[in-house]
Amino acid sequence: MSTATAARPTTDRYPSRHLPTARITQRLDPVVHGDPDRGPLEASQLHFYQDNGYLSLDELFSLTEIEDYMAELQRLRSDRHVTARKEAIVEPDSRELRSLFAVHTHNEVLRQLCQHPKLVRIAQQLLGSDVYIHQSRINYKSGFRGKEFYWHSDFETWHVEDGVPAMRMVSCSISLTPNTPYNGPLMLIPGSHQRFVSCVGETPDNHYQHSLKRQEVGVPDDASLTELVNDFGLASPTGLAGSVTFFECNVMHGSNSNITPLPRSNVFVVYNSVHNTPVAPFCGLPPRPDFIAERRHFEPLSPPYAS
Ligand code: 6CS
Ligand code: FE
Repeated sequence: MSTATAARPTTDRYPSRHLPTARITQRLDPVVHGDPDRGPLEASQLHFYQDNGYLSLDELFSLTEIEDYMAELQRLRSDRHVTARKEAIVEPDSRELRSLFAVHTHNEVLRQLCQHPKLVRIAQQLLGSDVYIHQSRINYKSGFRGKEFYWHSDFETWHVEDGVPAMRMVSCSISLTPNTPYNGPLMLIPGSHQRFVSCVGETPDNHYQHSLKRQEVGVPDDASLTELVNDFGLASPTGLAGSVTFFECNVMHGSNSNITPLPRSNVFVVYNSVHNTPVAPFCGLPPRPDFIAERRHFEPLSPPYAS
C-alpha cells in the first residue's frame, strides 16, 4: 500500500538523543525504494548504491553545462550582502562563508541546477516516487580556512530535528570545483546506512544556530564510529567539477578541513519522497526554519515519476 494513503506515522521508529548510552540498531526501511527498473540508473549502479549507500557519477555534467552554475557560485561568494542573509552560515573562526542554504528558493540559476531533470530522475528512481526538495545548500569549504564537517548521519538530524519519519531521502552533492583527496572531499563509511546509530545528548533549543557551524550534538560516539569503520572501512569519492555523488540519507559521512589553496565548493540538494513529509520533530522542540527544512511546499518536481 502506498504510504501516501497510510495513516501518518507518529511512532518514533528511530529514537535518538534519548538514552544515556549510544545504541546501534538495524535500518528498518528499504535502501532503493519502489521498482528499480524505473529510471536512468543501471542495475549495477543500483546494486552499488544498495550495498554502499552512495553512488558517484563522473562528469554527469559537462564543464559547459555547469559553467553558469560555477560563475553564480563565485558571484554569491563575492557578494558582500550574501553573508547578511539568514540562509548564510559563516565559519566560526575566520567568518568566511561556510554554507548558503535554500539556494533553490532564492537563486534562479541554482534553482535550475537543483531541479535539473538529470538529478530528479535519479532521485525518483532511488526513492521510488515523486520527490520534492527538503533542503539545498552550497558548502563552500574555502581554501586554507574551510573547516570540517564532523561525522554524522544526516537522517538522524532530519528525523530528530525536522520530523522526517522514514529513511526515504537522498542527498546529491554536485562538485562545482574539483574534489581532490587533499581539499576536504566527502568521506563516508560505505555500508553504514544499514545501521542506525542513536546519539547521546539532548537537542538544545535552536540547535541549528550552532550545529551548522560545528555539529557536537547528534554525532556518533567514538565506539560506534570505530565499530562502523572496522566493519565497513572508509571511502572518499573524488572527481572533477561536474561530477555528482548521490548518498543515502543515513550513510555516516563527514569531511576534513581544507588547508590547501583549492576551494572544495559543492552544491548539495536533499530530495525527499512526497510520501515521507515531515511530522512534528521527534525531539519535541519546535521545527527548524523553512530555509533548512521544507515544511510547506511538497509539490512534486518534474518530470513526473516514471513518466
Ligand atoms: O543539519 C542539517 O540539516 C545539515 N547538517 C549537516 C552536517 N549535514 C546535513 C545538513 O546540511
Ligand atoms: Fe551531512
